[in-house]
Amino acid sequence: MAKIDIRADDALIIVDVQNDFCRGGALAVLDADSVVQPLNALAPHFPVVVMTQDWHTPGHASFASSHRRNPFEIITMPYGPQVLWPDHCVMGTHGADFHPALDVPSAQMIVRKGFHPAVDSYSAFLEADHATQTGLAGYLRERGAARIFVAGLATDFCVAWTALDGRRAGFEVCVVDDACRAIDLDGSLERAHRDMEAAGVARCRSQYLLPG
Ligand code: VGL
Ligand code: ZN
Repeated sequence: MAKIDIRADDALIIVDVQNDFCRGGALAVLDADSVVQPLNALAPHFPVVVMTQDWHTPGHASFASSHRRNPFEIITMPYGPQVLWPDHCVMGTHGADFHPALDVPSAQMIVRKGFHPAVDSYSAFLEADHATQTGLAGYLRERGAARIFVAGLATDFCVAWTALDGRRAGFEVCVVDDACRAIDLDGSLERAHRDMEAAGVARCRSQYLLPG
């Protein structure tokens, strides 16, 4: 694989590197903490850096506890199927804070998502109702970004949905594989990779973006 030159119209989107998705968290993703080092290394090289933060109301509609159901069951919401999750990333709690070792002082924008009580939002662009915009597409366009590199947690949910909606919004998109980890629920990782490939989302590794 060849080096990829980072350009003035590139943006890095760091997805949901929060305590609840990391070791000991309420919805811990296997080996999640390993994304921190590559993300810390990548961020200083990007002219535009955005971090996203899953940010739910207490009793959020994506929580199994709100429906007296078990985590990882699937229910039908007005906007479509919804995986039910353990309570996680409740706004203002420690679980919603960024991983303590995530060291990205150059991040310029934090996009919070999933704060409408009745609607989930895996994507950093569009809520699960497929209609409500977060404002990220407009922000990136106004900052002059044309190509986005997406990484973080979890590959098969928030990273994939962000990458797919980024394509739909007209951005060139590349997922940085080694800076992502997956939940992998019933084949969701393989499905996410298939969907991303079909949509024209590229894949790369951080070593090809870093100098040296
Ligand atoms: C996520 C499940 C629920 C994610 C967020 O960040 O991938 N997954 N909320
Ligand atoms: Zn969530």
